[in-house]
Amino acid sequence: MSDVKNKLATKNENTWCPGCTNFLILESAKRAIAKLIEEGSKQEDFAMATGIGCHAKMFDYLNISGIYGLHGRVIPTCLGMKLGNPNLKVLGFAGDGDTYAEGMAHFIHVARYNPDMTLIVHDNQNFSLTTGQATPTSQVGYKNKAKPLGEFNTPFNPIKLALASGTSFIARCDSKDMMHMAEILEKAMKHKGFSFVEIIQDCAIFNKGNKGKDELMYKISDNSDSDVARKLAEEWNYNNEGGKIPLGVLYQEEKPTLEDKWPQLTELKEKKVSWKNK
Ligand SMILES: Cc1ncc(C[n+]2csc(CCOP(=O)(O)OP(=O)(O)O)c2C)c(N)n1
Ligand code: SF4
Repeated sequence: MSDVKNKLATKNENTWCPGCTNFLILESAKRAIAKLIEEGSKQEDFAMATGIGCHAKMFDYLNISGIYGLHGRVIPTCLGMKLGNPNLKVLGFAGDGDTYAEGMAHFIHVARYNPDMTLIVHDNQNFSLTTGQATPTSQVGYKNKAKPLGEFNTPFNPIKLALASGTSFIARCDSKDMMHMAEILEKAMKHKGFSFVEIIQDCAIFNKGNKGKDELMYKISDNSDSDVARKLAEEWNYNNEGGKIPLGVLYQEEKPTLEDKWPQLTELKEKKVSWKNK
């Protein structure tokens, strides 16, 4: 594993804050990709897109091809890659600000399309790179430079929207549990269709008030019952007092992918070629 995993590293200087759990997300992604490579995939089969934010530096440190994208546009960038070459295993690394503010519409439509790709949202409940403004998942009362009196809007629940939009794989992880993240990312990448992994992340610098969730977290077995999934989604409201935070595969179903529904993409997949080599 370590030789394969080492090839997934770059020589770029790392500028994340010491103690940031982005380091663990990076390590878990490397482990999950290395596992798939050991099972027969090639490093060049993987491609990635990121937004702009602390999470986006994954692009600098993970040695796979791709596009350092635009803030809010991780999903359409990944979709473009899949349309160009449906054989690629495409990973999108996004922020909560990125995905649920500017990028919100894409999050709904990609669930309907169900392309065979994985979206990983580093949800630290703030816009970190731009110094801590509130995002749609920030807890009520979060004080920041832009809202010194505290956030007064109720946080939005991405798991509920993902379910309502028809996302075929929904999982949640704790950014401090690297082994569990690696296991879930592997399952997400092996899922045929759109997989969404929400990573609950502390930020060591901003939104310090979102700590204290550890005792609320617990792991579940993989679930494929939609009624159970809806109940699991209701257990936490993204404020940090009370509730329970289930971790693991919250919902999974098999249904036709974008590639199955689009004859030209099906043909490219069957022939294992891109448009360029058709
Ligand atoms: C189109 C566009 N809108 C806004 C910005 C400004 N911007 C850059 S990073 C960022 C915050 C990123 O927050 P998030 O997506 O939550 O990622 P994090 O830094 O927390 O990982 C914003 C608003 C931008 N660069 N481009
Ligand atoms: S600001 Fe927060 S999310 Fe960004 S690198 Fe530092 S600790 Fe990590």
